[in-house]
Amino acid sequence: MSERTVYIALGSNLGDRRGNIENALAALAAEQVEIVQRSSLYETAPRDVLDQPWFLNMVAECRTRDFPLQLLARLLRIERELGRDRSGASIPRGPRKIDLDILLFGDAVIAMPRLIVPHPRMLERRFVLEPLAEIAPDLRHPVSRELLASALDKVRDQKIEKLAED
Ligand code: PH2
Ligand code: MG
Ligand code: MG
Repeated sequence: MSERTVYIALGSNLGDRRGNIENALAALAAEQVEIVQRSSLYETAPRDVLDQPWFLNMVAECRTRDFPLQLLARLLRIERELGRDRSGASIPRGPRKIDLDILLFGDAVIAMPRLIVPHPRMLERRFVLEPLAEIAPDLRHPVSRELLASALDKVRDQKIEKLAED
């Protein structure tokens, strides 16, 4: 398959959050997932499970020859290698060392039991939309065609803060 542009959301709220995110980016880059662009890091209030530490989140624009399920398997393996606990003891949408989610895979629309693209919750999440709009302000949702940057207006009440570059 030819190369496709994919947007990946990265998040961490356990351990060395920044280190976990940097390690995940390095692991991707070492495995033929080229990092084309990365957003700033954002400190973000937890969603869904509210009683958990704040997250660091960011979005990366990547180029890959992977098929969608190949990329998913790669992300899950990298999460595991970086110490992500997916045992029965872990809380769904709860604290994690690293989370790697496929947001967009080119313009593909995928609805499989294990993989839904575009990410089904991306339009409700400022911690996704804000870093995404930072690096790709003209991007549209492949289904609704809505400008993703406009979807941001509906989630401004969610607390997030862009971190200064260092
Ligand atoms: N991920 C979740 C649930 N809640 N909240 C924030 N702020 N950032 C996340 O990455 C996040 C979340 C499940 O993946
Ligand atoms: Mg997630
Ligand atoms: Mg995930």
